[in-house]
Amino acid sequence: MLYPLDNGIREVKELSGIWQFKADLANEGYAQEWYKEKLKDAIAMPVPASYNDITTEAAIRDHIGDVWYERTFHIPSSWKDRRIVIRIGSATHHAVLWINGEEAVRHKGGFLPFEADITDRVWRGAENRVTLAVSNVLDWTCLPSGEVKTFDDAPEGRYPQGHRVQETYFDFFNYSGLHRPVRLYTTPLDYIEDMTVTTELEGTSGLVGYSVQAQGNGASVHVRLIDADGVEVAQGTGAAGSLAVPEPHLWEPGRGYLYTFEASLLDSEGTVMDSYQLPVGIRTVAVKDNKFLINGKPFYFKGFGKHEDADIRGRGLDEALNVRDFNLMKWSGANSFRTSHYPYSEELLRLADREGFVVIDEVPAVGMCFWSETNTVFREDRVNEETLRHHLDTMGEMIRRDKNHPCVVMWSIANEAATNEEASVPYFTAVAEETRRLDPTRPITIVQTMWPSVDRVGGLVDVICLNKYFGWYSDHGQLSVIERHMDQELKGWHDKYGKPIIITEYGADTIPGYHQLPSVSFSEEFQYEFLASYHRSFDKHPFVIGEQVWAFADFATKQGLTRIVGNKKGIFTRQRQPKAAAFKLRERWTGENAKW
Ligand code: BDP
Repeated sequence: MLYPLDNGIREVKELSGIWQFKADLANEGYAQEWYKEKLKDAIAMPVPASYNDITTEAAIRDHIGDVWYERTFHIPSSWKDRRIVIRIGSATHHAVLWINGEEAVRHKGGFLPFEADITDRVWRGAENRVTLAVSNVLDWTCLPSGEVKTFDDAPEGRYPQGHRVQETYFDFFNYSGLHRPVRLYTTPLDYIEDMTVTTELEGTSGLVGYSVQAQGNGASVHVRLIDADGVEVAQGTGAAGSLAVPEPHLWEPGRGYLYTFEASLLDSEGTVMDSYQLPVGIRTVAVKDNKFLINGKPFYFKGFGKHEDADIRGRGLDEALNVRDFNLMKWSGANSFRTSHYPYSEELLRLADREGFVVIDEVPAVGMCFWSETNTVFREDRVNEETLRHHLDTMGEMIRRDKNHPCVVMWSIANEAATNEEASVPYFTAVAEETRRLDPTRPITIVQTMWPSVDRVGGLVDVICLNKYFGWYSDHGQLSVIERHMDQELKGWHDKYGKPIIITEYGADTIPGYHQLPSVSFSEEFQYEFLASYHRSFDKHPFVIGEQVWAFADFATKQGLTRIVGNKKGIFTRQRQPKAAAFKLRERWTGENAKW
């Protein structure tokens, strides 16, 4: 699925801004056909943004069910011979979209785009209306999974009538709404539908393999590769092929050199009917001999697990925040991050391409674990065949969206699943096989919370990724046990699978401004001593190929006894200012004694 692009042929119209909004508190919108005419009693709501923190109403913030968005837009009469598409960057987690009261598309999954060809549904030279019903309900068939619990059978009077709770088995707040831009874009009636670019190195040449899918009556495809100075370095014809680039500028960590791959669809006279320009980085990735190789060189992942999260706008796209985050990551010496626990916006990945950040791209499979031998997750009434089907579909959507990003070097097919359960084996075998079938060029991982002695799926992946909280969720506050526990854990995984390991989470909640010497948990002093204990262990094991601290910044969570106004494991505050540990990390990752 191509990112909407403005060029000499295609046009994009942004529908970001203030929309009409109504939370369907009494669950009556579908029955009353709210999509048929303009929403009544609507309030102003910005798009993109989560709706939860915009108003002052707990009933809206904590609403479980549908909310309705609506706005009008004009289609210029000049768009008469155009194909017109509406594209929703994401709608969390289910959406139905109507144009002028007619259903145009529906979608399940809160973190990936969907679109509808609305050429025949819109009035040109006139006002049109788009309505969306967006539901935040999560059940076991969703990614992430959840379940809504009702308390109707509780003894009378104990709960208000109809009291419901959305259970989620992850800590981040279940932000909802239209988190990413909504856009209209045009293409010609004969158009380029998709393209896939892969790159290889052969001696001193770069090879850019490509395939272009077109719809309609295009007679031929012409492609060009243009360097960052605008100079054409290769060209070819045909819908699939390979372009050789002698002595290419490589896309490298910290140096996101991008070429532009331009494909044009020509008619039989050679006139350009459609064209599309894709940023392309020439680079290779491989896992070999316990190393992660980028362009044949061993790469050590330094960085963070992140969230799309901020005050007020929740998970809504904020390009100022994204650029600030990248500047903070560069300052700290980070070279990579994981899109924990869902695919991030395309805008963010495009920025990572350009800035040379290395990304582990994660599907929203989080919360599939109860850390119990008896309370299992992979079973008929929880994570089941239907969940698997959705998981496979979501992998497909994510890979189709992100396959051309040089920054994406590995797919994460789940975070912290109950991989000790026997039924998790056929499940993840299916997901791993589908992922490799869809993209044979990138390694895959499952981010693990399990212990090596009980895990059953490590054999399916290329890199073992571990989230470990010794000294926090176990032996809380006991810094002296961390190094030893981590050593044993690392050795256990490596002895069992012989694969390289990235520690994708380790961290301690830290309240900015709390100081204590000697340190105690939650103080700023504790956070770095805690991380340093882990680092002593990592540095002993050559098969450890990366460390990503949990988390980049503090973030909003559901309410809970261990979450005091959110998860405070950030190295930066939610407002993106450093805690003391940030300076220590910067020293480790960039200082005189940094080993990288
Ligand atoms: C891990 C999860 C992450 C949590 C973290 C924590 O992967 O989403 O925020 O623990 O507890 O289990 O801070």
